[in-house]
Amino acid sequence: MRPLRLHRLSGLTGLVHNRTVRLAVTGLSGSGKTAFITSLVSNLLNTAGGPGRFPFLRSAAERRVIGAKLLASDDGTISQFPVHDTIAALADDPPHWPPSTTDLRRVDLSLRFAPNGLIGRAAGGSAELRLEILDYPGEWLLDLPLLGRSYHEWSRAALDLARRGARGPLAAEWLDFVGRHPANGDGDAVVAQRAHDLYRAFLAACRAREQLSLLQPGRFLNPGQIADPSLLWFCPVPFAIGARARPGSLGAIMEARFETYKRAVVQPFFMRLARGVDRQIVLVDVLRSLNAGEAAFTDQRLALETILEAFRFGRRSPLRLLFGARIDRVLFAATKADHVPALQRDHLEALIANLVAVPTLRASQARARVAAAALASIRCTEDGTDVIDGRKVDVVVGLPQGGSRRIRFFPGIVPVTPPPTGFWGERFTEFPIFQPPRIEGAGGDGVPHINLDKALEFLLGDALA
Ligand SMILES: Nc1nc2c(ncn2[C@@H]2O[C@H](COP(=O)(O)OP(=O)(O)OP(=O)(O)O)[C@@H](O)[C@H]2O)c(=O)[nH]1
Ligand SMILES: [Mg+2]
Repeated sequence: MRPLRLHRLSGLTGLVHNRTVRLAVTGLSGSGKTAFITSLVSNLLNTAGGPGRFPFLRSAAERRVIGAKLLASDDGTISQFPVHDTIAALADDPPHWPPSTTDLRRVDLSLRFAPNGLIGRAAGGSAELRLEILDYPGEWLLDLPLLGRSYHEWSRAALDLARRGARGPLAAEWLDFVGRHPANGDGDAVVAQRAHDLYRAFLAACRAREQLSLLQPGRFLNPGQIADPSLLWFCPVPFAIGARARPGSLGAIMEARFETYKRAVVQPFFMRLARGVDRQIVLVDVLRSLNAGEAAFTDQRLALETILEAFRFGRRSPLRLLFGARIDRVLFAATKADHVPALQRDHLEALIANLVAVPTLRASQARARVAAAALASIRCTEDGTDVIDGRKVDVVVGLPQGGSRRIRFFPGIVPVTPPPTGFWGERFTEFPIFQPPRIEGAGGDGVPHINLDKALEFLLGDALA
């Protein structure tokens, strides 16, 4: 493989139908975005001259990819995605996972290929596909729905949610505090900050103890590089129905900060993230939430619906209206499918298809092509069998992170539809974090995966035809 050097786009003479595709990688924190981008880039760089690890990417299998290289981004406002570091993490001894993302990052890739159409062949030339991908902390995605809400609406919905189910006990201290400091009371900055701190601690507990997903605003858990931290010092407060915040009151301080946060932080972020996007992959770690139990599973589903509602496809899509995104292909993918053996991966694919039935319908009405898949960006296991209670069962075999021996892991049966209430009695066995496979220095011969090439064929096949 060629070394990972950055090139500027050089002379384009002689090329035919050059094109740029912006791929939106959408997923909550920990869903596998960084792993997906790392594996995608590393494997694409290995497709020049042959299929590499992408036999189901047609252009690669047909040996039509002539050259693949990283490009220096011409966008001075977004840092480069650290491809070298993420690949180096997999090449380390022992290999390890790249860390969780803390800021917006961008990677641009150029694929030069021989078009297979008549015109392309007749011209005898090559074409260039420029692929642009952004990576970001998954928590921030949940801020998108805030753009369409007033502070009063958001406060009401957030308080409602906080009083229910697994959240209730974790919210007690914050709810008690905001109950004792009414919204129409005097706007005291110290009280506002204390209320914010308690609310943020509540969000952190929802994540750490219950593995919940619908945690807003995103930057309360992952602030990134925010110039003025006081922008974040707000939280929902209870308002009397129909009441407006009196100028100078606690409610008014909170409302002003919420609106500034949306305007100064959320809007510019989505402007950069969603501008001109034409393809989208939505990554969902379904196995983790199944494993964590009913509350986590239901909450992940709610978070996903909230995001996809904001992504609503078609002409009236907020993303299109606000940022000019025209998404015409969407792939919903259940990630980390190497935690389960082959047959269960089919179940996983059926389950994700089922979970996104409504957005799928919406997208296809808007004439977008939609598909569902189960994939593993970085395959850490092999399929095997074991005998449990005298019965032969399918397992996956891999090395747990930090372990010295490979284990045979039986993950249980993945349901093909969202499990009914009774199912949750038999929880999955805790999923191990598997050590990623070790790859050669500069990317070697790519990264092992499951179905990444099929996903890419769906998302980009037409652009490489
Ligand atoms: N077995 C396995 N584990 C994976 C795979 N992809 C991701 N993981 C695990 O999931 C963790 C999170 O993956 P990331 O790619 O960092 O997730 P992310 O969406 O970028 O998360 P944020 O940066 O926090 O938004 C990794 O550290 C791995 O432990 C995969 O294909 N197989
Ligand atoms: Mg990440």
